[in-house]
Amino acid sequence: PRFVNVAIGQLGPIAKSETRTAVVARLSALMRQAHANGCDLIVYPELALTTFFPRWYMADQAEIDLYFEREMPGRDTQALFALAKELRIGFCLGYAELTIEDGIVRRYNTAILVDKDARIVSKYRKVHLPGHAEHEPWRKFQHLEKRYFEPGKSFGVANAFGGVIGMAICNDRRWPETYRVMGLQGVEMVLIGYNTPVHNPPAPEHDDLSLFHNRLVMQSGAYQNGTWVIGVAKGGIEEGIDHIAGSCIIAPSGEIVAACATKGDEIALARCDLDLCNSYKQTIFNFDVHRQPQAYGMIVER
Ligand code: CDT
Repeated sequence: PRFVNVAIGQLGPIAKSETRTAVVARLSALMRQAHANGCDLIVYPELALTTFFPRWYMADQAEIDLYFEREMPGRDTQALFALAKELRIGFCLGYAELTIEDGIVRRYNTAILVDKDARIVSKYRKVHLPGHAEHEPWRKFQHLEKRYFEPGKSFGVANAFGGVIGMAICNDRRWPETYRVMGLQGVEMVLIGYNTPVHNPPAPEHDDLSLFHNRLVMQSGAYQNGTWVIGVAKGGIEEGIDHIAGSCIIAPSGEIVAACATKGDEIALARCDLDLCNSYKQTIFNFDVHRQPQAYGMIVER
């Protein structure tokens, strides 16, 4: 067996007024709990340093940019890296990234994987940005990810924690291609943070199914690719809007082996044997033997 002891680092709501320092203190408290329980890795949600700001329309770029990190680690996040190094625990953290590429400012919805030496070993930029780009006043709240971020370009994997680790962010988890592109690279554990409002203004008839859909997509992604999936929420009522929690750890069988019980700051743990992926990858989902890519062309042609 190749065990990775993983902690979900679920967060409850982050108020708009909450400082980065206060949030990092919450993340650090969860990290200490994970370490006290023998964990190698703690996974935090999407945009884990601030409130979920795409719910508001903002026209002033300077105001928008207050939610972004220009450095990682930066002044406020340095303490989390220092604690990880002291405790020798890895982490996965979602944040809004502002970077300059060839003189052009780029903004991404990003997650990083940090090893036990507090080194960033991989970075992922969200590919599937949901919502809309313009103000839609009829909505009770906005979902302006298409306005505030550019899409990332690929789903990579990294050799880390003794296995092949990938990342995805929130809406990515609903798309089978997310898992399959990493499955084709031999992924053994996919780390997914999310912020999911219970209410989806364009389709309120889905609201009662939001926790079902959360499990449905992550459990099928795990099974169909023979991989562990770690799903981590920022849940609860944030700035008046209810978000699902439902954080869970899913085995390559598709079974949930650990789950949070609240909608607040909480860890949940599992001892994940990466070798449990093998029987799925070598039998029913042996891609080399059984896939029929010549029949799948339409997926990328349109
Ligand atoms: N953060 C994020 O991607 N949330 C979306 C909300 C639904 S689409 C407006 C999700 O897929 O959970």
